[in-house]
Amino acid sequence: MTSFFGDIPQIRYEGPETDNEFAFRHYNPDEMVAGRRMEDHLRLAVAYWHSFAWEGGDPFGGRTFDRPWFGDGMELARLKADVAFEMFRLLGQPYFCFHDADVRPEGQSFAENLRNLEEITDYFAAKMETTGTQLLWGTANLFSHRRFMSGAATNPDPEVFAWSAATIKACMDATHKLGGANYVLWGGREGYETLLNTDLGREADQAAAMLSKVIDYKHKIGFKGTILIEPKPQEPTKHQYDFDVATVYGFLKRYGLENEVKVNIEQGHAILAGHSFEHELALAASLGILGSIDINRNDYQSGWDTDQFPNNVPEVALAYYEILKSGGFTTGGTNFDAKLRRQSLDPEDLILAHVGGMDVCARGLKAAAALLEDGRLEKMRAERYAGWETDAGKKIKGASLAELSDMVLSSDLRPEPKSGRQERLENLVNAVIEKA
Ligand code: XUL
Ligand code: CO
Repeated sequence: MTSFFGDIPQIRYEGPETDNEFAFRHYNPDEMVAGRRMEDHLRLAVAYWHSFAWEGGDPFGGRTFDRPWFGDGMELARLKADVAFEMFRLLGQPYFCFHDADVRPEGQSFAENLRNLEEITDYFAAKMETTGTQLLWGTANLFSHRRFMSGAATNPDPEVFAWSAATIKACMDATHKLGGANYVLWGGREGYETLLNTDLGREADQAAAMLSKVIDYKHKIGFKGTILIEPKPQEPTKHQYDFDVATVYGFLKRYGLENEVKVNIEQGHAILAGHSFEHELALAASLGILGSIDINRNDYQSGWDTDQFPNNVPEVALAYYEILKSGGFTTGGTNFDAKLRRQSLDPEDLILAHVGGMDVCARGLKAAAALLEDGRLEKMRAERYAGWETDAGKKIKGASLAELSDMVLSSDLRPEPKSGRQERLENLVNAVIEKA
């Protein structure tokens, strides 16, 4: 126990009528939703970096938070872990996610980094054993240190490639040791600032070479989790190679890796790419690569990656709708990847941010399940394509251009436009969400 959270109580489900801020109104882990416990559907995870390592800086000013664990050295890293696991306990959070750089101090050498990581992850292992908290995914921070300024796998310097590979190995080992359900690759600096100094084709080959090594190593150590790529179009670099789901799939197909890797889709990244979250989810599901999600949203006015906690139930409902429709999470889950605003200084802000986010996810999930059970949306979608299920439709699909030309000429076809019924569908979705 640490004193950081003071007398903040264990957060429990009290139902929608409660006025207690320190209670869940919707997140009720044991409640059955579409045949599965709510907790097992959502598989919620705290992002270690934003909650415990981020200091509150922005491009115009530094640290605003004053946390007793800020600073260097393993003792402070252990204090940070104590507070993190205390928060997981208070919230009943089943999972967490981390990068190496969030949890261990930066050493003078690679060997020291490795020792620090092994020591702190042993400390985690003991805590996970007693609290029951699990690891949704681990990942390597290949973007903060200046050595990664020109990329990790796609760096023009092969020595940075080697350092990155060694770092990924260390993080995969740590994830495997902790029983992680997935391993994530987010290519924060895998992109470019200017094409004038960049060889696109060479960098793609380097990225594929690194990914192949990751897959080989996964099989070598018997890691049963899923390897996930997290798409993002830009920020920090001007252009990032893992732009969106479609781009990542094209890359995987090009190098024959599409059966080995799935995607971790982030709401805010989808918006930055000019898509909706549900577009990215639906596309990944249709390609068979939907793995996991980061549920944090952006500020829609600023257009930046602001990593805010989810607070829009209809949006979240449509996202979980795509996930439930595709069969629900297997190894994946819902990582918050969200941080407080830099003025939200108090320990209770950190707790309440998660309470709100968990409630929004719970309501979104229940609304999605209700929409699926209601069935009208899928029925109307199916009706729209019904022509393709008829013998005539199948014949059209299989015919050549010349055969189709003959068919149209000889049968006097006159296709009649039909309503897409968009507003009716929007009303239906709103009505079901309201009731759920
Ligand atoms: C950055 C981002 C990362 C990844 C993990 O925008 O989303 O935090 O989720 O590296
Ligand atoms: Co993310």
